[in-house]
Amino acid sequence: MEKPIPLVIDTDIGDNIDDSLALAIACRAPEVDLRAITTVHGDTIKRAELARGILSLGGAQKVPVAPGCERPLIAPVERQTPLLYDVHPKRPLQRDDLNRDAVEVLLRLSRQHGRVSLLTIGPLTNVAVALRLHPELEQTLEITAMAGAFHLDRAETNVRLDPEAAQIVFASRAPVRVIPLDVTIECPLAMWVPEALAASRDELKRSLGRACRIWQERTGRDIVLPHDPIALVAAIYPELFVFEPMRIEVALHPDDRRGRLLAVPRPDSNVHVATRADLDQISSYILERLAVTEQRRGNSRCPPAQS
Ligand SMILES: [Ca+2]
Repeated sequence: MEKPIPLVIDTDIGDNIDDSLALAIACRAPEVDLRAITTVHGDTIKRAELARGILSLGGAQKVPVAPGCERPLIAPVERQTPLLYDVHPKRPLQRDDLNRDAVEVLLRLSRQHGRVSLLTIGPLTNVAVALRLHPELEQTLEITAMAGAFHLDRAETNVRLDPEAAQIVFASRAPVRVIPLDVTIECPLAMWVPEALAASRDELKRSLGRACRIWQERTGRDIVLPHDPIALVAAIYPELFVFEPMRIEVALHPDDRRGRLLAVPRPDSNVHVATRADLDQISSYILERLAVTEQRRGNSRCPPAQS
């Protein structure tokens, strides 16, 4: 068995259900050695309580949780209390959690391990602050970011909520893999998945299935797009994606283009954008992990079967 990947996940868990699904998969995936969860945007303590809820039900209670930046660098906070806070599984934070800070955790883990894989599935505020305060992190963080849209006529949420932070991260020298909305919207979860989760005997899956249905009711969405689980797959199995090196500029002016991206191919860029993906294999992996979570530990590291 290959060594599990030491991974930190930076999340705005609690608004879209996909963060919760990504965490649920990560905390039980044999390929992942989850080192910490950091939270970002709005009430990051409440978000950390939701992360604790997933970790607790997922058998990963020992994973540190660290609340991070509440406010974007310049933009206002769009939502303080997470949309699903009242219905999502949660646990009170421990004293250690409250004494931690997301940036400090990234720095400490980088110093301990030399290299840290960081999956960002929320606005990039924590990462931008970390890179600005501690530029040496450019040498130690390997970032996979669910962020941005290139061919859609809109700004993607994680960039739109803090465009200045995204610009700092994209302009840094840290290696960044970008999984944009253009790719993730092509891979919806099958319609039956929330019901199947809700009917599970596993408490984590059951509570996620319920939260999924309530999220659908509250947002009026009939399908669940697993943006963040897809980014998690990219952190584990980047070979399932086609990446192209690009230089990315973020529109920062306060007009209707704010948060939109301009990408120019550039062979020497440290930013690699996913332009295509093996959606069948990614979808199979996500379904498999959501369905077989009880038997997870001890499984070998096995990529989905090649087609
Ligand atoms: Ca998210």
